[in-house]
Amino acid sequence: MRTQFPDNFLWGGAISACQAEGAYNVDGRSMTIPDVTMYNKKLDRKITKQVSFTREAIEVAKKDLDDTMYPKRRGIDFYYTYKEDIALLAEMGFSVFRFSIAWSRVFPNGDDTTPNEKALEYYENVIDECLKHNMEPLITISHFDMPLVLMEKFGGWYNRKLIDLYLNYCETIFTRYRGKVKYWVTFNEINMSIKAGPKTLGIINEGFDNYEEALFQGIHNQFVAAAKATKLAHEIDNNNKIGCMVAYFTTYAHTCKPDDVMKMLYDDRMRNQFYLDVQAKGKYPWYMDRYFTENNINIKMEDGDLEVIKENTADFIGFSYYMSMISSADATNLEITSGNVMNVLKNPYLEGSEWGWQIDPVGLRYTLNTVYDRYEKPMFILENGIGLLDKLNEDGTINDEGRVDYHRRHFEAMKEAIKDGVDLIGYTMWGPIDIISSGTSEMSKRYGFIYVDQDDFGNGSKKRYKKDSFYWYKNVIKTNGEDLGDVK
Ligand code: P53
Repeated sequence: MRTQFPDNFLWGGAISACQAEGAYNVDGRSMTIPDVTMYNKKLDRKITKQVSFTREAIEVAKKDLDDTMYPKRRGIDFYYTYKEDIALLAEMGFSVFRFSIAWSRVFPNGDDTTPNEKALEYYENVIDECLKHNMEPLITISHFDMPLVLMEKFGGWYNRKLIDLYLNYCETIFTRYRGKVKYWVTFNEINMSIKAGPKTLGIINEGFDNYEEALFQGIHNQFVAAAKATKLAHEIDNNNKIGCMVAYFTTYAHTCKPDDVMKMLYDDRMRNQFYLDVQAKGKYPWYMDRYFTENNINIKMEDGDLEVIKENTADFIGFSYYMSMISSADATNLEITSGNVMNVLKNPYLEGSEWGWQIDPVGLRYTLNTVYDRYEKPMFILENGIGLLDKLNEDGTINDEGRVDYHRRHFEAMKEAIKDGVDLIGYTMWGPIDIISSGTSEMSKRYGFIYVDQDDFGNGSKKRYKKDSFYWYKNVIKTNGEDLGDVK
């Protein structure tokens, strides 16, 4: 029986290009969907409000070159500060750093015949910086930053042509960084697509008879692209490890009423298992037939699609885990709270964060166990963390016991899962340095162990400060998860 974190456990953190880099119009980069996504301060943080995506709204945003209301255009300036920022991560002892490459830098026109050398050089510098500090670079190939041009010229992932464009992009980066990068993730949280079609698939809800069918078509095209990318990565370097990834929407039955339990099973399949079954088991699961038939969803497939999916499953299961939710056959009188991209039912046994996300460390142990049981592939927690409103004290300190408490309880749960026998290979907490929130574009929703002095509208020195959690995480890594500190 394993009683502790394995010796070669990868400890680190994760960011994405579109939330951190800024420099949105520099060195040939073209615009992306996040660049036209507005700051979305909600009156009630506990209720999720989606930004509406219409072609018209995008046109308006494109003409507005000011970044005040479009925070993802400025990020935290990581494009320029990566050296100093990576040095801070190294000081905490990171052995892995997950970041994404902006497709829009490498192929600004979507179908360019040659890649943008400036972009390739930039990412090579970032990778070299990681290697210099003995950190494994773990690259997300596509993290919620669809180049606008792919949406405009091709209609996003609804169009099969995207598969070839994506593969061309993959071949370019796999070849260029061969021997330097071993860990790759094909698509960030591929299961978000059904709830956030424009954001992740570039498919706008205009002109379709059955929009849901269009989204499933886009998802199918991504499945094929991911499988082909996995094949390609292995051919280019058989040391490559390619992960699939979902945002795990862990859910419990509201009561032991059998109907609630059936609803829990249904939600788990529709939100999570379907995506992992295709990418880790290599086939469309049998239970989807009924759903597709009853909802008039006809996915157009080409010869060979199912074979390529079957033969090229992911090497590891990556997932993000922030919270859990509940399932009920009759939700009429139940309280709701905000969750990942949608409002969810409130669990009376759990407390929520400032943003209403329900904190549930035991749910992480449950998820690790159930998912590992289903696929028996190495597991990688690619995101986990809590968004908090931090306060910078006059002496430059930030006292964030709430964040330490969140991570400590999740690490205890991970330890339990390891004792249970789960093959957990790594952990990259979300946003080790404060970045722009994906869901709301706020700066004030902070996840970091490092504070960035910038407000929601871009004011501030952008100076970096170490929070209390910085020193705590450093010690956790140093002791390989043995010493989780005193519980207050
Ligand atoms: P934020 C939305 C809600 C929850 C999780 O989220 C999400 C998203 C994406 O909109 O996905 C991941 O910043 C995502 C990250 C994101 C992180 O969760 O809305 O992969 O890009 O920043 C946290 O609090």
